Amino acid sequence: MLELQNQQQRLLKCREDFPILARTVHGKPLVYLDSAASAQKPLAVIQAMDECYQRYYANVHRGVYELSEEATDAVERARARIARFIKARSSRQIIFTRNATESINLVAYSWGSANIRAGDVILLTEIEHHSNLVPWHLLAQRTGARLEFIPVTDNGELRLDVYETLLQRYQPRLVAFTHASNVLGTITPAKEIIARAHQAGAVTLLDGAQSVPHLPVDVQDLDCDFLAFSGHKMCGPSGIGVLYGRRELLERMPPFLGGGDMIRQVHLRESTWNELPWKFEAGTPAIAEAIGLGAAVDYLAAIGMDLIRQHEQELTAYALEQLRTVPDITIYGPEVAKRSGVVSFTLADIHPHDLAQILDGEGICIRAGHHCAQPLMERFGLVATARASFYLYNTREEVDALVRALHLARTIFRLEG
Ligand code: 7TS
Repeated sequence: MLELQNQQQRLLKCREDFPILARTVHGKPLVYLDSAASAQKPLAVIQAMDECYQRYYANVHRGVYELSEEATDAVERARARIARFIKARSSRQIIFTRNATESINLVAYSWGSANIRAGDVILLTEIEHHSNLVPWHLLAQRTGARLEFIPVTDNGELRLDVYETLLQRYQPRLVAFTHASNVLGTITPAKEIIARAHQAGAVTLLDGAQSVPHLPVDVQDLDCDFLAFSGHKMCGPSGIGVLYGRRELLERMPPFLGGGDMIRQVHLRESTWNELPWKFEAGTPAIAEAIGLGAAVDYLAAIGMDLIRQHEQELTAYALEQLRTVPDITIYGPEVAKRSGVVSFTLADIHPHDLAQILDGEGICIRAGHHCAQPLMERFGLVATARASFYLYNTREEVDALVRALHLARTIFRLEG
C-alpha cells in the first residue's frame, strides 16, 4: 500500500524529472505530444550517461584494467535489469542492437536465412510500421518466401477470424506483428495471436516498439519467440535497442554481423562464435547508451508500468472526449480500452503538416505524416494524419492546450460553425 502511494506520488511529480519539459517554444510552454516518435529523458538517465563518461568510460569486454572492468560491469548490469523488466528468464536472451529496426532486421537476416525457403509464408499485418515490413520484403526477395497479411477492421482492430483462416490456409513459418500500432494506437491481442501461431507451428516475432515503453510486457506470459524494442521511446537514449529471443532459437541462429566481440576464435579462413548474447553484438557496442537504457528501465520500474498504463489510458480517454468536441475532426483507431496513448486524427481538409505547423507556433509538438506506415494509410484512404501521443509526463492541461490550438487552426483556415 505504502509502495503504491509512493509510486503514485512519483508519477504525479514526474514532470520535474524531465528538465526539457520546463522550456518554452516560441515563447509558449513546451507541450510535448510526440513520445511515440521519441520520448524525453529524465535526469536519472542523463546523469547515468554523464557519470559513465566522467568517471569510468572505457571499451568493454576486453580491457584487463579497472576502468574497462567497471564499464563492462555497468553494461552487463544494465542488460540484467532490462531482462528483469520484460521478465526474461536470462540476460543472455537480451541482445543489444541500435533500435527496434535493427532487432527485426537481425531476425529477418539471421533466423530468416537459416529457416526460410522459397514458397514459405511469413504472416504480417496491415498495421505494421515499415520496420516490420521492409526486412521481410528483403528476406522474401532473397529467398522466394511469400508474405501474407492479417487485415484490419475500419476501427483499427486485427481481423482474428481472418487470421485463423490464414493460419489454416498457409501454415506460415513466422507470424510477425506489432503489439501496439504507432498510428491507430491499437493494442493487439498478442498473447492470443502468439498461442494460435504456436499451435499452427509458426515462430512469432512481436514488435514491442510502442508497447514496452507503455505497458507491462512479460515475455514469458506472452510466450513470444522474439521481441524487438527501442531505448529512445522508453526514456532511454537513442542508438540502443533490444532484441529478446527464445534461447533455443538464438543458439541455433547464425551471427548477423561479423567482427570483434562476437567471436570465440578467428583463423585466417574461418572463425567460431562467442556465446549468447555477444554472438550477435559485433564491434564496440553503445556503452553509455546501454547504461542509460538500464537507468531508464529502473526509472520506469520505480513508478510501475501498471500505473503508467493507467495514467495514459485516463489521459487518452480524456483526450478522445475533448477532441470529439472539435467540429470537423476525424479520429482513427479503436475504443480507449483497446488503445495505447496514441491518437491520430485529421481536421477537415487541412493538411496535417499545416496543422502541425500551427500547433508548433503554440509550443505544441505533434507528428504529422504517414508515420512510416504507408500501407496502413492506403488501407484507410489517407495520405497523412496528425498524431498526438502521450506518455507518463503528459497532463490534462496539455490536452486542453491541444484542443485550444485545434480551434485556433479552424479559425485560421476559416472553417465555419
Ligand atoms: N515499430 C513501431 C511500431 C514503431 O512505432 C517504430 C518507430 C519502429 C518499429 C521503429 O523504431 P526505431 O526506433 O527502430 O526507429 N515509430 C516511430 C513513429 O511512430 N514516429 O517516429 C518513429
